[in-house]
Amino acid sequence: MKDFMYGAATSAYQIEGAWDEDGKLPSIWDEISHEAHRTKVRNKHTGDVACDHYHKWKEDVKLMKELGIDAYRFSISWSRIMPPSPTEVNWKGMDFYKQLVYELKKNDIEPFVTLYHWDLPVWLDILGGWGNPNIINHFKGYACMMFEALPSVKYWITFNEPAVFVNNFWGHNDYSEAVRNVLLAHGEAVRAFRQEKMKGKIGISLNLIPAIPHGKKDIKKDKLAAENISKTHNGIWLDPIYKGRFPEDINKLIGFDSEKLVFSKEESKIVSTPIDFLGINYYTASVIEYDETRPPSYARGVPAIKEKDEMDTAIVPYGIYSITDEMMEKYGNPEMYITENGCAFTDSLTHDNEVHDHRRINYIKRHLEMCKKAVDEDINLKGYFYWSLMDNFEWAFGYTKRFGLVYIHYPTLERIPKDSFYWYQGLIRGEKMVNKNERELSLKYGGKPEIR
Ligand code: PNW
Repeated sequence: MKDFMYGAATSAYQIEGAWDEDGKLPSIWDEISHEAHRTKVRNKHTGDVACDHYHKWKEDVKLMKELGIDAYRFSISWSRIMPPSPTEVNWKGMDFYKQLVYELKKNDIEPFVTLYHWDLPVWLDILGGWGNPNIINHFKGYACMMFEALPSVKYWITFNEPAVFVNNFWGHNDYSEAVRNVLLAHGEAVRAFRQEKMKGKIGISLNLIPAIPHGKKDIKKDKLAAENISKTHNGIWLDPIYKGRFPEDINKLIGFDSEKLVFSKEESKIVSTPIDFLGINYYTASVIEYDETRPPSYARGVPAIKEKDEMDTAIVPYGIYSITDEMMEKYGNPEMYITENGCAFTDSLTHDNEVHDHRRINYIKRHLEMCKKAVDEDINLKGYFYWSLMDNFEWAFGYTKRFGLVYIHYPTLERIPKDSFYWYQGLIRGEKMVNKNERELSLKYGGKPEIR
């Protein structure tokens, strides 16, 4: 695919470790994993050390170079760089990201920087987190601090998957307040990005789940039910960002008896400040059937898809096409990147230190084929990031789930590229060769033929 970026993604808490080093303050994930009874994360795992990327970043950039990726998506740990005073910077923490970005650029790897991947500083959580409107200004200040500190970064992502951290009540205890405040914080950051005349692009990463009507009994009714699910999961974020308002019947669909999810005129302008691209984290699709016993959505999920990964996530490659197609139809074909797509399997090391993860290769291949279908149909999809570059801390599952192209041997922290790593490397090399040959060919034979 031409002008298409191949990448890999990670997030701060999941790989960095060094949880209290160089002045880093605790985030809610340090708190969740350290909680007294240690019941919240499987096997009492914590991100204290994780992949120790904070110390091994140079080795990791080398791996990325070997992999051949065009771009690398990572996130900033807010509590690593910002103490409770909005004007102060923890320079030691900031230097880590400055060095990382410098090293990536030096190796021709484009950084995609996510500002918020779920690890809220505890000092903000104490103030009410995403439930307190004051956080909008805090986030804006933090975003500006990062824009200024990393001026060579061309791609910024405000939030990773609000639908996950808001729905899980990570960093707040009021759903509708958190939805509004996250969207407003996003909009304010985008505005500030424009006001500061930053070069580069800014967007957001949403975990969109296409809702596919089952259509076995009554396709018309199933379509209605699927639309309801799509609104509560996808539209609740997409409509404010692209249209400045929530889906019309959202309050009813969520079950609020008053209009909790609304924006004033001014707020509507803020949340819909135009973005440059949309990041889509694609993992699965849902199949929906109408069910009259289930108001207000009248929807029921049908377990129609049997193929699953180790997270019990249904594998539906077609959905990566259908969701980008839906974006073209409903939201005017914005520039899009798949900022995450990946699977967990029980990978094991062979006696000669290899990982034969053929199911992962098959997974990536099928999803990329669907990306190609989208690109061939002029859907404005510009890149694909595999989740994840390396095995890491999978939130409540701790280290029990492996998503990486690179295997992490946790006792020694050794990095061992899996077969999928070499397969992805081959694919990227092949694409580069084809594109180069095509360019050479068009230079040779291009232009108007001479007519005598
Ligand atoms: C993502 N789903 O979340 C997160 O952004 C990552 O931090 C995480 O490690 C990764 O997935 C793997 O779980 C998901 O709806 C959100 O299927 C939603 C879904 C899957 C993953």
